[in-house]
Amino acid sequence: AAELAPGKWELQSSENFDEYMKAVGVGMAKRLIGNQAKPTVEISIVDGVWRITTSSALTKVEVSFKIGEEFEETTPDGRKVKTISRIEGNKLIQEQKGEVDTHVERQFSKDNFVLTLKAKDVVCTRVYKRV
Ligand code: DKA
Repeated sequence: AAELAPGKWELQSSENFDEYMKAVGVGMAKRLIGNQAKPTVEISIVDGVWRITTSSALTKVEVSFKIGEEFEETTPDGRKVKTISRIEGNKLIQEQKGEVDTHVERQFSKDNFVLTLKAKDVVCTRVYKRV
């Protein structure tokens, strides 16, 4: 995944994001914002430190982390979670522990990445294309 991930990406399509936000406890006002957001994601990896910046018109959230090391983050919708990351082939996989546990996967290819978000029994799929 590390060879394919760096660069700039923008949201192309999204399925079930509202249901996912409901499952993790996001309120209606923030869900409206989230459903309308067309985020841009920038990824860099320098000396083993991954940096992922997710920007939309109203929000900008940056996380940096090393594979295998737990870190605390505040998600774009405002939840505090403890996250640990691993690589499986072309996937960056993150397990987030919080009030509701979530599973976050980004599967990279040359032209796009597929973001899969899982919480409770809800699965959300979002496709980002390389800019
Ligand atoms: C993603 O990386 C999921 C997060 C998108 C956040 C959009 C803004 C949410 C504001 C409540 O695609």
